Amino acid sequence: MQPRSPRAQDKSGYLSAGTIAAISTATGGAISIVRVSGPECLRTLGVMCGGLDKVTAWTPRRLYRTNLRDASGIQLDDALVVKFVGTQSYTGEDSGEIHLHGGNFIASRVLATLMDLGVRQALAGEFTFRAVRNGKMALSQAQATAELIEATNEGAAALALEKLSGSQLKLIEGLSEDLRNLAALGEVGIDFADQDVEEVSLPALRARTLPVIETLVKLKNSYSRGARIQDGVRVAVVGIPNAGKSSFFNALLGEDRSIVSEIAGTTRDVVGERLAIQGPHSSMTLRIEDTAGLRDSTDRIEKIGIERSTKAAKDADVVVFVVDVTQGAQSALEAFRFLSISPEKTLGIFSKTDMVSREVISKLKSDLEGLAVKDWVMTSAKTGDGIHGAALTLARVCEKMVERNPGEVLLTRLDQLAAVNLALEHMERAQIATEPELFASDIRQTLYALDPLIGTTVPDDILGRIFSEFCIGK
Ligand SMILES: Nc1nc2c(ncn2[C@@H]2O[C@H](COP(=O)(O)OP(=O)(O)OP(=O)(O)O)[C@@H](O)[C@H]2O)c(=O)[nH]1
Ligand SMILES: [Mg+2]
Repeated sequence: MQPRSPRAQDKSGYLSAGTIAAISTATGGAISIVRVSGPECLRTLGVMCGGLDKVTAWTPRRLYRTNLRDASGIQLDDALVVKFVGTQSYTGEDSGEIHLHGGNFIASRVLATLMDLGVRQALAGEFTFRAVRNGKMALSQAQATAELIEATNEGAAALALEKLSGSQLKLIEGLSEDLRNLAALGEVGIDFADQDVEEVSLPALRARTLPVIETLVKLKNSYSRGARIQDGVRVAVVGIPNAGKSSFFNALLGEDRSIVSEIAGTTRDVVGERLAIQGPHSSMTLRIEDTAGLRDSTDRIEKIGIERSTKAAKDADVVVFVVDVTQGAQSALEAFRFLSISPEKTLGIFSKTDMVSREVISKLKSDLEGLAVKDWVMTSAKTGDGIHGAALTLARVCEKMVERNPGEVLLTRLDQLAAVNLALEHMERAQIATEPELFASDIRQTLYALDPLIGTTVPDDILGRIFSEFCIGK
């Protein structure tokens, strides 16, 4: 994989045919793989591998050890080369992979030779773009390959692998089939499904939309969990100034990420970090944010910081509410009410427990009972006491946010959510249609709305935009 190139922005580039190549591996590895795909692939490999006859005679999908040469016959590497023919390949067209000794120098020379022979540098994700265009995979599966590459935890990897295997596609194709049948019924106005051909009334048609709507609503609701699995569970660390938020945040991360000082109001902006964490059943990624302390401030900058803290708490899946045990309950109560966060998504953290007796903490806990926060963990960032326990509790709370039923299809992308929302809008319109023809038209609109999830008829320029976010060589 190479960094995204500026040419990746060139949408029309995806539409130009021809043979493409790219270095598909990261620099610095033991081997480098150059990928080639397109109508001139085998001829080009022939020039570099000792003759077209030789390459033609190769069995597809088998590696052949080859003296790889440039156009003037100079040896480039002792390489392993494999060809894939036509529809039997990833891209759905003739393609090949050249496995080289690692190091960017050799790979770059091989790529340069390919360019000399008329091959062009592939755009980001262009191999996968071609796979979709050639009907080798659906758009959702192509996106799953990118998600698999970017997965940072086992849940995200499992989700991407399921999507790659077509679980989401199967569900959407099933929905599409139901919708096509519904549209046909509306268009014809009669129901052939029953033995006696009978007219289909609008109420009967509407009743048939309910299972489709139910599935769409489930998909819509799955997005927040899907996004959490993929991008991480959002955790905001909040509390009054000097509560020990940054100290707790740093202790959790195991590094000095956020500035800590005895001056109240040290953290001004949101400081975000990713943290891989093991829950009771699975690993997760947390997107954890340290925030500015909440208080009535006249300082313009601090006020902006506090607004950001409030927003972070509101947007967070889980709020870590830090309470300094050396302070009374009053300021904590005020801050909690100011945030108006739900106690269900709150984990309470008592900080600085090294500074007071257990009795003081018990009293504080009972004073805070009205907040209805279920879990309170005693910690000291100074001694490290309770930090491990707090991490375990946080992992347990966050794991609930990413729970899924076996085989349940989850949406993970905003564009997919937008497609499902649009489909639902059309379904709602179908519910109030006054004529079977209008009903059928709304159902057809629903079908079109869901198309981005299948991707067979997504216009090339939209496909190009989606693939420009992939890495080069994929
Ligand atoms: N004794 C002791 N001191 C702590 C502990 N945690 C934090 N402190 C001290 O409390 C002060 C404030 O800590 P911070 O972590 O900066 O607090 P904060 O909530 O991030 O503060 P702001 O960013 O100003 O809102 C610092 O002097 C820390 O050293 C602790 O567990 N025990
Ligand atoms: Mg701070």
